[in-house]
Amino acid sequence: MQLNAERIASLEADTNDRHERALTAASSLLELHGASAEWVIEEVRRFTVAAPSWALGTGGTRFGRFPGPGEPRTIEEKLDDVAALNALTGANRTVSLHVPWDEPDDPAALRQYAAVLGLGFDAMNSNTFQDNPSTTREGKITFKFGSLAAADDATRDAAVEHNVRVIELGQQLGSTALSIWLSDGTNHPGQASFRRQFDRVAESLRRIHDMLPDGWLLFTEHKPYEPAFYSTVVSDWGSSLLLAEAAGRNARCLVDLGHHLPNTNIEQIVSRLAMTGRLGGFHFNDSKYGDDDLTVGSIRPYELFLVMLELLEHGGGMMPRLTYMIDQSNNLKDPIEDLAQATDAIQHALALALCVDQSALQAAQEADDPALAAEILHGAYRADVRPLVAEARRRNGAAVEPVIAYRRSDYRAGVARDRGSGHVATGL
Ligand code: PSV
Ligand code: MN
Repeated sequence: MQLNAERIASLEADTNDRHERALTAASSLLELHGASAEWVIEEVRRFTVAAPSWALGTGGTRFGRFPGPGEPRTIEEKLDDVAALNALTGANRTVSLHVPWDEPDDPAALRQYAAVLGLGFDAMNSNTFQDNPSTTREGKITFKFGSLAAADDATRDAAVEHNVRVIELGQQLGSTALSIWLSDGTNHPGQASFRRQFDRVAESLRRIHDMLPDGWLLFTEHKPYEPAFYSTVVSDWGSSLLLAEAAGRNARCLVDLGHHLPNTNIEQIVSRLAMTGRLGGFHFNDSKYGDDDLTVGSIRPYELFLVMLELLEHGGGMMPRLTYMIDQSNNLKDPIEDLAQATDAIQHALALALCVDQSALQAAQEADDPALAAEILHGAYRADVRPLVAEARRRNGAAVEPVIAYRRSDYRAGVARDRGSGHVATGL
């Protein structure tokens, strides 16, 4: 069951005429307002965002989980699903693995398998927030009281070893980055010393950083709480920056859009980190209350647009070469549809941000003219760039309307027949 450009084109044969007309109308409207439709389309074409291996199955909460039909049973089947997703979007050319949720038996063979599907491997993610045989020396160690921050030397050593093993795996897969999100923290005031926990994480990250191969980056990802509910060691962007600086020159900060306390100005954090030269990567998702891992752009699309604007400023008008990943947990939708919608939302926000007249905006800012600045932002944000995003996909050999094409393809019914149903894919 494969999706490719040819198949998608035939599934969408009746879409072309409508698309062409919408594209002509949208392009001429944009040009009227001084934006270049061609530039927007080509920039969107260039953009790619990694699919998370842990979100190809239906997610769940501590209250339950309702797996969908034909969930992937192996890493290879997860790659098959990412290949289908990438065929639809043309913008998910890599996959980000989470170890040990996805532990390849034969990394060289898996790399080859991915290459045949046209996929590469993005940042590797290490998991020391759960106990499992490969990280805990066959059950002799527990991360219950922390991993890189643990008071116990052997526990910290085991957590460092796990990260080094993930780097080695990543090397064999062709990845060039390790992403570390730590759940370490405390649940009770007085349980541990903030300072000593922080120092131990800094020292552990330095040890991991020292093991990075040439050309590799180490990402630290902050999050204010959960599963630690009183304090988390890497709780905010300031702690993340301090730790990246302590770890070494190839350490960077990763911003997960859902890892901020309510009403935090995320776009300003992006700007600050970019200024320090330590902004490394993104986990895209959206949230209403906490780390909800909802579809990016589904709750706060204007915030996503403003984040994109900061990125474009950082990249001198183009998307900077950072590591972009989706990190969602979808409990209800078909995971491929959810990831296609996420990718579309990111492309859409990027296209809108590309429509902003940066020099006019800067002039309004320097002239202390907030009303004009707002006009410029809204002029771009209220544009209809959907046909341009669709055209970027079409030129990449992907679908004009990914979710519709996916449904027409009957991909899910096909994999459900092959894989069966009722089982749960590894991941969130
Ligand atoms: C933690 O909430 C997180 O955002 C980290 O990126 C993890 O690696 C991922 O979710 C999966 O648990
Ligand atoms: Mn994340």
